[in-house]
Amino acid sequence: MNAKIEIVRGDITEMTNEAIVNAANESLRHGGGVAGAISRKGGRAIQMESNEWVRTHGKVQTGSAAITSAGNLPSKYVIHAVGPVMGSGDEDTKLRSATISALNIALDHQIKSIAFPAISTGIYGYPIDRCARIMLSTVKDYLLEHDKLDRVTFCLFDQTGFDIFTQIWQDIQTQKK
Ligand code: AR6
Repeated sequence: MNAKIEIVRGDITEMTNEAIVNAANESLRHGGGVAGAISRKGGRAIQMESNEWVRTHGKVQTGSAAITSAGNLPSKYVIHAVGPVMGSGDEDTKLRSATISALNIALDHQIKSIAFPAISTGIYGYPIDRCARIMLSTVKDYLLEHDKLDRVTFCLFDQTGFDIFTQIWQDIQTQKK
């Protein structure tokens, strides 16, 4: 695997990766959580391009993703991935699919570095340890099959999330040795 996986604690709107991932809803209406922060800090362009995307393509189905510019943010693109609402059924498959969709869009745009938040673990109520297992193993497997990405960052907002992702990443690496 050529690419580096890193886990950081911070605010995803400040990340300098070429693309940051938004934990979006199907309508790309960026209200609260990560989406609200991205939309507020990035400026109006992100919501406007999102509206245009939905007008053209329809809603972004759960488990898939869309791309816009990043407005005034340091990154170049925002990839809007729609994770599962806890209790909607088949959540793990949907989270895996949202993660892969974001990575596929990154490759389509020749993006070399991408930063993910812990998708679905806020307003959508998905447990963070389960999210860490799914997202980390999905990204690891993806990077073993695709060599065009240089860096995938997981950006956790709080210390607990950071500690859980760090621990589970260690577990995953140990298991596979
Ligand atoms: N940087 C990094 N992580 C953050 C930030 C930030 N600035 N802000 C929050 N988090 P959420 P969801 C963490 O609720 O559960 C929105 O309204 C947060 O602590 O943003 O997928 C959308 O429009 C949590 O661990 O996303 C949708 O309607 C994680 O990011 C809905 O919420 C995800 O929390 C999506 O809900």
